[in-house]
Parts: sequence; structure tokens; C-alpha cells
Amino acid sequence: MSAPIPANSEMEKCETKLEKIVNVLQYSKHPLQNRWALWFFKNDKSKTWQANLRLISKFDTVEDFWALYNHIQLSSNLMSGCDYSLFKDGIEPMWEDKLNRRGGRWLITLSKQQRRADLDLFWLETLLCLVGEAFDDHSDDVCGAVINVRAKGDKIAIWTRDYENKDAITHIGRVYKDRLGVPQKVIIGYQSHADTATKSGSSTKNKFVA
Ligand code: MGP
Repeated sequence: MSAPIPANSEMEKCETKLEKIVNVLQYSKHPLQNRWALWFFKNDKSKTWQANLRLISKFDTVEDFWALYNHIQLSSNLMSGCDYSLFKDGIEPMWEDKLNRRGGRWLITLSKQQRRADLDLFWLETLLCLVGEAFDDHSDDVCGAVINVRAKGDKIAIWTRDYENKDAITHIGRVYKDRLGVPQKVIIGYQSHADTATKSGSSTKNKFVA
């Protein structure tokens, strides 16, 4: 015996339900693997370093990432002394956070001339490496990234959680350098935050290079 044919009103209900499902599938946002927080630092010398750090906003979808990115100033338009930091939700963008305390950073130092040509592109690529979890199994080691806009030369860095995790650090360094298109002959260095925080001269020794 075949199933009874639903009455017209039943068919309409089915169609409405189907339309709702299609709408949800078509228009729902695309989730990121992590929730991220964007921070801004403005150098006000009358305040402590930590007091100058402000949380801008958090996001966890592709769409909200682009909405935020398109809403804020490009790094090259910021005043010298300002930073952006993008960190996984729950990690503060400072050496003192328990997930940064034993960590370090892959540091990209830019010449003054690179501000025009490279700064914004390098920072966007860095953000995409983070939100896109570009470092395979080692993406878990990533805490965040920081851009320092400085008159003496801008800096961009990816912060990782443990300066003893050699495999993770070397993999992240290799992929990062490749994604930025840094030429092979240009060497980038990884330094522990402990060394950076206690440095006496102008440079911190590299624990790893790529
Ligand atoms: P900076 O902003 O990272 O680099 O550190 P900048 O301005 O290029 O200076 P340089 O010393 O690298 O040439 C500047 C100063 O900000 C540091 O010397 C610290 O006093 C302070 N600072 C920076 N960071 C990332 C931290 C941090 O995580 N915690 C605290 N407490 N102070 C920090």
C-alpha cells in the first residue's frame, strides 16, 4: 500500500520548513576554529604600559573578521607608538599572561621603506595565518600576533606559547616566512619573551632562526 498523499496545507508546511532550512544553510556565518580578540595600544606616556592596552572586539566567524578588519584603520595610518594585537580569546597580549610567560616570538623587522609597500600586506597575511590556522598541528602553539608601528622601523611578530617546543616553532617559522614571501636569504629570528623583557642592549639573542 502506498503512503497517503498529504493534504495541500501539509505540503505547504513542509515547503515552509524546507525554505527555513535552506535559508539557515545559505546565510549562516562561517565559524573559525578559535575565537579571537583584537587589541589596540596607544602610547600615552602618562600611563603604564598595561593601562595603554585596550580590547577592541572579539570575533569567531569569517564574516565578523572581515567586518572588523574593514572597519578599522590600516596599520600604516596609525601614529607611531601604536600597536594592534590579535590573540586567542582568553590570552592577554602581554608577556605576563600565563600562556605567554614561557613563550616567545617570530619577529619580522621592517625597514622604514617597507611601511609603504609591505606593512599592511604583511599584517593582513599574518592575521590570515592566525584565523586560518595555517600551521597545521602546530597552530595550537600560536597565542597571537602583534604589530608595532614605530618611527625607527615597524615590527610584526607571531607569539607562540613555549620557547622549548622546537618542532612547533621551526614549523611555524618556516610556514610564516613562506606565507609572507620573505626571500630565503633573509633570516628571521625567534626570541623568548623572557630574553626580550630583560634585554640590556638593543637586540635580543635568537633561540631559533628561519
Ligand atoms: P615594545 O612596544 O614591544 O617595542 O616594547 P618598542 O617600542 O619597539 O621598544 P623596544 O624596546 O623593543 O625597542 C617597549 C616597552 O613596552 C618595553 O620595554 C616594555 O617596557 C613595554 N612592554 C612591551 N611589551 C610587549 C610588554 C609586556 O608584554 N608587558 C609589559 N609589562 N610591558 C611591555
